[in-house]
Amino acid sequence: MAKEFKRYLVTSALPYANGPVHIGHLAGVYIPSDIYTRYLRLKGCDVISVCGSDEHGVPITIKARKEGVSPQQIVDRYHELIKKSFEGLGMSFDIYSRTSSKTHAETASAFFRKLYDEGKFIEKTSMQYYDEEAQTFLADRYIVGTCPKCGNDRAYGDQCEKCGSTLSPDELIEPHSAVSGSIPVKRETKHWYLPLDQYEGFLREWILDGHKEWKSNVYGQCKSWLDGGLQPRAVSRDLDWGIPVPVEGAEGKVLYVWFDAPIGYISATKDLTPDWEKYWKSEDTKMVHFIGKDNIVFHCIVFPSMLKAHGGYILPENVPANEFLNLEGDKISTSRNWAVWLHEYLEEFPGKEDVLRYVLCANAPETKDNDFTWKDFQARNNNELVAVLGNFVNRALVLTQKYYGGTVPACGELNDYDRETIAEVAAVKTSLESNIENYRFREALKDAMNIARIGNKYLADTEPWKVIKSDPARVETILYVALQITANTAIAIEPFMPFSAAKMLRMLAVEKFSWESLGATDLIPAGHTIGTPELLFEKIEDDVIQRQLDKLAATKAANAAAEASQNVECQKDTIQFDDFQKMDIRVSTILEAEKVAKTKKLLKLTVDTGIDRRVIVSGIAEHFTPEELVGKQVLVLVNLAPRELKGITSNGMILMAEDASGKLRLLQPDEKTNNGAIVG
Ligand code: B3M
Ligand code: ZN
Repeated sequence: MAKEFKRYLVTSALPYANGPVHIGHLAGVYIPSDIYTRYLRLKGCDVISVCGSDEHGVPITIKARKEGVSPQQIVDRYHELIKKSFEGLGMSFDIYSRTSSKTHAETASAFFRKLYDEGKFIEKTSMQYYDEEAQTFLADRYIVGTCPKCGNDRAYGDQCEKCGSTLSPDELIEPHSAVSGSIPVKRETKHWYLPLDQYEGFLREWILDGHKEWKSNVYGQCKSWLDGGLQPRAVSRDLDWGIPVPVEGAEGKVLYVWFDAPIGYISATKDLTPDWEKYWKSEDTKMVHFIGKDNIVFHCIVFPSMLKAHGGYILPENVPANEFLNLEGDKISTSRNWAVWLHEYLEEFPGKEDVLRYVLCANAPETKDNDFTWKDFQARNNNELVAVLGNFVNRALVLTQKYYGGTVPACGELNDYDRETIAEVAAVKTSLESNIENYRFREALKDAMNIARIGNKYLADTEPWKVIKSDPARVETILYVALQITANTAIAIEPFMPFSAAKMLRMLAVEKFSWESLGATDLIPAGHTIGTPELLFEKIEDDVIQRQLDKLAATKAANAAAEASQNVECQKDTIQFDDFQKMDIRVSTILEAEKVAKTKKLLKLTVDTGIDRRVIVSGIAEHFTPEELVGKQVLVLVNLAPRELKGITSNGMILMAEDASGKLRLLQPDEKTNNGAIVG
């Protein structure tokens, strides 16, 4: 029997205030969280939803260093941007707080101090990486190197963004400082550790025995962490940005960001309500953490161990973490600007907030990574929102305007088909509620949309626009039923698409419907006058999508150029002008080209150098086909000593450029030039 709860505490992962929010964050965390919270509110539950900016941690200090500003300036900028863009998308947190707040500093310090005073930490001195140039210890993202798990050469000291592995600096291969680039040394330093290994028994019982109902991706990750053996985890860092460790002799040390951030949920609740303890300390509260998969260990292993060590707090009832969303087949990346940024979307698609909410819910990576494409965004808008939901609502309202001046007609005798349709709509509620309550939001969205699909089919099958001539009384019943289905649609879509639900209420001229009334067929009484019908959604044309694809293509090109400039070979030893003078380079034309038998790389070229026609063998067969070379003008080093290659004498060398990706490029005169022209 499912436990009854008196209230709900919904937390959403605190976004780092070192950049904007993107669609991966929304699909992974914030849209599911908002659907769940809105649903509970609609049902009249006592629910609070807390979130806020995560303003400490090395990513912020690195960005501040890069920009030559203070970390506070970074977090102030992005806290405002994130908060405003969440509001723009209808994220209905009860509070959006921040971990640089005074309440948070007090709460996190007191939390640490209690564990310290009760001897819950291990105090340990160890050798840690230190950058002698920058004179700073290298914690977390201050140190980079090669990931031992996947070979990514830009892995961080705490995490590999490519494979998602949690790492420690000592695991990195060829570690170097992200601050100065230098090779770090080891230096002794003292930190406090939470002995996670001592909580293994509690965690096994609480999760593996007590929460078998958790999503398999979450349960599985917890199990592998526990089976892998938990180690004591440092909860302090040598940094000058963060919450100072509240212990004598801890100058220059701050709380580790993953110790302080989850406590941010508590401090946000304190700022929200004086009744905060009712939510955090009563077993009648159901706490649910909405996070992405890379935060599972912190929310299922570390934070619960902290709460257990502190005592007096409840533990999360569920942590329905989503997997990752990719973009056009590539991992979303803040550093590579490979993302659809929420604030840019809101600027470029005004009035289409619900389209993004809809698509990101319909495509949510609930059990496996998924992909966002602009083509799919356009297709779902045009084929589902416009063609089904929008079309049904518009026809029901416009026909009511047209035939009855906007007054809801009386319902006559229902026939079997009417009753069947009404029963089908009523049946949606059970499935819709079960799917939301079990965090299956993609399925729940399908249920909500199913009501519109049923309504659309009902109108298509009953064809009131045809029947109106022969049986006007029948049409009154049809439109009465269609309007009740419209009202049910407005209720069911509210958690997912609140802007459209509100617009539908305006068009129906109804203040609100209760969630409990979902499934009823007397929601809008005969005689009620509806408002003016408007289009709920509009088609998105190809050119709009193409603009977004062009934007991403430009980003890809910029990244490739940046990548190339990062991989430039260093300059060779200096030569004298006379050395250069010895080389005789001529503009030439390739007359013939063919593959050299039994080789993968070689082409045999016949070249007109202006001096003569000669054969040159070139290792470019993997970059160019013979066909595409014939007729091309190229630069040839003609006075290179002849060489024998696979029995062919090669006289000279075609000059090429190799870019960062290893692709070879021909060097050609910018316009047709006579063969033999001297290059100097
Ligand atoms: N700031 C977000 C992330 O890892 C992290 C969440 C904290 S929730 C307490 O992307
Ligand atoms: Zn990796």
